[in-house]
Amino acid sequence: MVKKTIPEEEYMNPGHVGCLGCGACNAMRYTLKALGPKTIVSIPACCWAVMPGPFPLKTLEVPLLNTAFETTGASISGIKAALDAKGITDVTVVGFAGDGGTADIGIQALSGMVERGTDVIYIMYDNEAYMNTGIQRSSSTPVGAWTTTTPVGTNQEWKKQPKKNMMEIMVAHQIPYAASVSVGYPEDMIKKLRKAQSIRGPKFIQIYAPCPTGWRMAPDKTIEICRLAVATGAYPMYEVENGVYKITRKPSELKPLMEYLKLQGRFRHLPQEELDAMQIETTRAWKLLLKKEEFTQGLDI
Ligand SMILES: Cc1ncc(C[n+]2csc(CCOP(=O)(O)OP(=O)(O)O)c2C)c(N)n1
Ligand code: SF4
Repeated sequence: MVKKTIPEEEYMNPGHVGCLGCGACNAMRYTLKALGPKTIVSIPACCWAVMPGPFPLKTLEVPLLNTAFETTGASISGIKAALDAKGITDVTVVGFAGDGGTADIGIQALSGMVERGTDVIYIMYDNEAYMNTGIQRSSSTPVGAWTTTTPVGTNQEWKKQPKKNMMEIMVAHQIPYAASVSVGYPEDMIKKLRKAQSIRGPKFIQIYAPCPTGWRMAPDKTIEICRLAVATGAYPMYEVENGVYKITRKPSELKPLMEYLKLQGRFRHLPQEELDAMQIETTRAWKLLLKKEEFTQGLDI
């Protein structure tokens, strides 16, 4: 008998108010499938603060705390401390924040939480901009992208800075476990979330979550874009356990980056020279990741 890797149980009800094709919706759905009903979720200001719907509606079948934009790391530290004080040890505490709430305004609370060694899972769902307030750029927005605060116009002011590498920032904290996952690969996502649940201490999961509204893409292309992100090396899937890297989906040869970019209106304006530079950088980053895996897998640590 083939063992089912995606649980049939649902802890997210139909009727959320997210946009059509929203990757962040699937991110929550699979997260709860992986972690089960004994989970408490803390959500700061972000699209997911709105998606469960207004009172008395509810989308999630687990306890949910809405917290201030910058406080996810601190709020889950507090929840965990309260559970510890009550002697409750079988509940998984999860912070579920956007990339703005993680890589920008929430990075201090996250850093403190990881440094203290708090036994929680911090999830950054990465839709690569501040979507809830109208598509403003974050430090996790990739270079070249249009957003409302990196408008293209005649001045060609697309995002000039590279995407902040949160995985590396977490590795620099000597976190026990960090992983990148994608809603386009639910089995891999569930496996890594369960692994995170089994490890004591802080864990960081970065979920690639396409946003049709902000990325100017067709809502029925979400999964195709997820797969192209991996196939082109634009968004690699890997995990780092106690400093040891493992790439969990490794294309034998990368597809041209353009195959990924051309499905998204946010990159439509880019001239050839910028596209060439982005291709070079993507290949370089991929080669570096391969080297990190090769080097650390060979270490006896
Ligand atoms: C201190 C503070 N500043 C600004 C806001 C306004 N605000 C609410 S949600 C949001 C954007 C959230 O972006 P992100 O964390 O990337 O999540 P997304 O909306 O993309 O899901 C902002 C700026 C706020 N709620 N609190
Ligand atoms: S704006 Fe983007 S992230 Fe927010 S609900 Fe819509 S598709 Fe999802």
